[in-house]
Amino acid sequence: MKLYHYVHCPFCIRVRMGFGFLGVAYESKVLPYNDEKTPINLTGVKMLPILEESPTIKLNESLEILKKWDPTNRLSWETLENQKNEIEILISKIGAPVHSLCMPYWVWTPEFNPDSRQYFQLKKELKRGPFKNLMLKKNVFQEELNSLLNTHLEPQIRSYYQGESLTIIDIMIAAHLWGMYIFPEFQFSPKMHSYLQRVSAQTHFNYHEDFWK
Ligand SMILES: N[C@@H](CCC(=O)N[C@@H](CS)C(=O)NCC(=O)O)C(=O)O
Repeated sequence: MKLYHYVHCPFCIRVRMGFGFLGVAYESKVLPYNDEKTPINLTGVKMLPILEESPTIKLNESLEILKKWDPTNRLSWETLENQKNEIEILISKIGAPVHSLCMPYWVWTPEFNPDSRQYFQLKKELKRGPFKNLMLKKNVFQEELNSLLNTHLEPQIRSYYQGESLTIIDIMIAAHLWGMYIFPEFQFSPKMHSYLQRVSAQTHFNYHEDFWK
């Protein structure tokens, strides 16, 4: 089975974390961000992650992929079903400042080359404005993120989100927050850091391991 993914992409990280936790083996294929042909040939759209299970079965929705590969419900999917709207809102609120802060740094990780960097930057700047301006506003985004973490997330964390065992919700949260580890001036609170490290240990997640193989 092949997993086509972008290393920085939170939706791709969900699948990597979930597969790590579930012990699902796969071949990792990191695609350059400007490769439109490969994903379009596989599924008809330029969107990753894509799991190619066989020449005829290809999935490209992170949660759908994980649910299919978790037939015994080890990720406690009911915890998400019971509060899907709230969690989706929380994830998209977290995603907004995280993406604005991390995008200008992601492009300098080994995942990108000059062509894919330019492609990514042009595409993302259409939506968010110049990366330069994102950096000028970095304190505003950091405050926005810290306030979300302090008021909406941290109070809900016991060992895991609202509980003592890892669920799909922890994977969704950790995947979206993980990028912040590459933002130089940001520091998670000790409680959030331990939580994220606990999720990473449980899911055998290693952010940049593909580059060191
Ligand atoms: N709903 C999808 C979302 C996946 C997604 O948004 N992927 C982004 C990367 S983070 C993508 O492939 N974007 C391609 C592009 O914008 O060129 C999922 O959960 O898997």
